[in-house]
Amino acid sequence: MSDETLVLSTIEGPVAILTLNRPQALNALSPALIDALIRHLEHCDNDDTIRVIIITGAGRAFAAGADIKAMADATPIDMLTTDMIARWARIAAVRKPVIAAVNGFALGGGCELAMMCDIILASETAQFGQPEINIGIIPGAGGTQRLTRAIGPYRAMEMVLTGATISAQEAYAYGLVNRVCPPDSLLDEARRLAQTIAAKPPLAVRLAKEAVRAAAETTVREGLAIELRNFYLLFASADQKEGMRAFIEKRTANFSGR
Ligand code: DAK
Repeated sequence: MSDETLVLSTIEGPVAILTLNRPQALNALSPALIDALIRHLEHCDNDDTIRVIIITGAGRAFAAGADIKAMADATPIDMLTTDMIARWARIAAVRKPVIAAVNGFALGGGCELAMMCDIILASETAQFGQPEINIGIIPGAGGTQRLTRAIGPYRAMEMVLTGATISAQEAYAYGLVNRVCPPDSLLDEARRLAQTIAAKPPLAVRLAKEAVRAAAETTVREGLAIELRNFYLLFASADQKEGMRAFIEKRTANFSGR
């Protein structure tokens, strides 16, 4: 499969749908697939007409992890010098909201990819897990950290130590996913949610995402400082003036993104 088709991109107005497209390998995240995903994400992040990004997978997997066949013979120096860490960090650094529409297996790096997104919708057929322990490694793209913050230390410890997968319903009960949808309506549900967010003032969306992210990644004191800075900053935006004026004048706001 050529690099151009490893990730398919569909633009629906302000929503970009990126589909991981290596179904014969359960969308295993090879370096080429990760590079393609980053290219698309960077394009979407820099294109003002796109407001929300959805990531999903073709076939029966969201992603079954990093490509084990590509990693099997790697040395520690290979892992260090192939820029793998910087690549994955780029995914987590997207400024626009990213929705994971998890259609099947989200294992290892696939689960970590979902957790780098801002909202996770799961098909009833989805399965989540960090099975790295079964192949002699541990999660390396946030699985010990983001999973622990999402579902708590005891459940995360059990998943990471046993490698056991959990169902979409269990993931929902644990607080790892926002909701569970029938397989046929997963993408439509993601679209609906994306369109709702896309209609909001984009600067406020961007600064809100940054502030909520800070809650998981910094101390409360730093997070509160980021929240306040972003709150003040929005009073410099045309959309704050327009949003408040529209409320007072009892009309729909017309946001410009400025
Ligand atoms: N890598 C490569 N190929 C994979 C794959 C993977 N992760 N998962 C599945 N495949 C391939 C299979 O080899 C098979 O290929 P062929 O044999 O047909 O050529 C094809 O996909 C279909 O898979 P199965 O035949 O195994 O299908 P089943 O339904 O029987 O089983 C399964 C589905 C998902 C239970 C099974 O495929 C499975 O256990 N897959 C591996 C899951 C796994 O262990 N994932 C974790 C990988 S380690 C880092 C960034 C990321 C990472 C680490 C560091 N840094 C930034 C530092 C991530 C690490 C990982 O994800």
